[in-house]
Amino acid sequence: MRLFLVFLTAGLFFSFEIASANTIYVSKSGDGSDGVSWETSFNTVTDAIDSATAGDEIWVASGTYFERIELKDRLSLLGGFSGVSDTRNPDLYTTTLDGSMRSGSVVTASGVVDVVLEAFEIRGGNAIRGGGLYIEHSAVTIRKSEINNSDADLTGGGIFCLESTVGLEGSRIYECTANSSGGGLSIRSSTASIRGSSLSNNTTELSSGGIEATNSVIAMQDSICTGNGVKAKDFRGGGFGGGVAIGNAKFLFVNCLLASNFISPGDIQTGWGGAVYCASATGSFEHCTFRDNQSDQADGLYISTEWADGTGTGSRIEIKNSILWNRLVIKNSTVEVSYSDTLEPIGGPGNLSLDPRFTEAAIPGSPTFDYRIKLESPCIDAATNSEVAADIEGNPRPVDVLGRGNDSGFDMGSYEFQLKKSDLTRDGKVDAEDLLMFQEEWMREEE
Ligand SMILES: [Ca+2]
Ligand SMILES: [Ca+2]
Repeated sequence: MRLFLVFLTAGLFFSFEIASANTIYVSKSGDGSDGVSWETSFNTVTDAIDSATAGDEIWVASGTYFERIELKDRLSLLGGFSGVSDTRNPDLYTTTLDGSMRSGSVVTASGVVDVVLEAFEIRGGNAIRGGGLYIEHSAVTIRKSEINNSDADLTGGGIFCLESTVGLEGSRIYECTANSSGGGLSIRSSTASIRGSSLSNNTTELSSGGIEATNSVIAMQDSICTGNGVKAKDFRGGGFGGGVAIGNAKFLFVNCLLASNFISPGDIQTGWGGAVYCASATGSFEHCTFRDNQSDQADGLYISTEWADGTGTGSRIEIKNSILWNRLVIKNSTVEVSYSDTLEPIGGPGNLSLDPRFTEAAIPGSPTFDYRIKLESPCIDAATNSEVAADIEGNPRPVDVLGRGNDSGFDMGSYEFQLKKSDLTRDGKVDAEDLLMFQEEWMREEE
């Protein structure tokens, strides 16, 4: 009897799920009548959201939609469709939400959970907080999307997040601005998980050009934070955290590149933490690379007590298996550095202070450089064992180069040095020795 009830309940639940999940179509070319097919698709995302119920998917064809939208519970919004069929290829078919016709956030999520935004470009927002997206009391996942050219009068040029959970996967936030903080992303009393994403060329006038995290938890992996900065205009006490500012917060950065972030001080100003400013923060940087960040007080990391409201206690930070080729300044805080290569020598197990030998080749179309390490790098096989099984680009870790470093095979920094297939001796070079080994193997096969 009990078994029967379980089956009955499961069956009912299943049929309910099927009945409730509809696909609603949006395109420029539909007749706008009911949204049940591409032919009869709605012409605006707003019309689709109005007719949607929890569990529905909204499929949006390529094109630029000059709209501001408000999300509903348990909706998935998917862009990147051709619109004449169900063919989907976001690289080919760009679906853009452009808020530039009116002021306000382009996307608002308030009190909603289980919301997914995938393969959208969001741009042209302008709001007090959250030019691109304003998220409060919600749980939102953003995948394979781009947020750009959006502004906030106060904080969160790209995204502002209050008492929420936000996931950012395979996405880019760039060229957004905020007058105060969080040019790209601002999270307050929230949890953010960022993977395979980049924040670049976002700016503010006071702090945290790229990311601001206050009273929050932030985890960032396999991601890039480059070219963000504080362009201080008038005297407001100086600038904090060109790339990232973390206050009263917990954090974990793994396989992250923080490069070319900056604080450009005005006449009488000072900048604290070109890459990262931490206050009353607890967390670690593992397999991270810091390089070419700029500010007059600690161009790399400024680790301290005091947050913007003047309150705070000392930070507790761990830096492990990383390359910190910028300055580190520690105020009233505990910082443990191990198996890392630092610009200024720091005591601790496995630490080095030797030129990391980045390739630093120019990347076409990018303002930053290539921060992979050369074969000559002392960072090869010099890190300690970690559970990070791939590098920032998804290449395998560890790769043990013969005769180098320690037994772990793990490299310091965000990029693991990769061997070429033809490097049969696994020493990092392809030369006559490899050819010899190849010949020997061949002859043995012939025998
Ligand atoms: Ca290695
Ligand atoms: Ca070789």
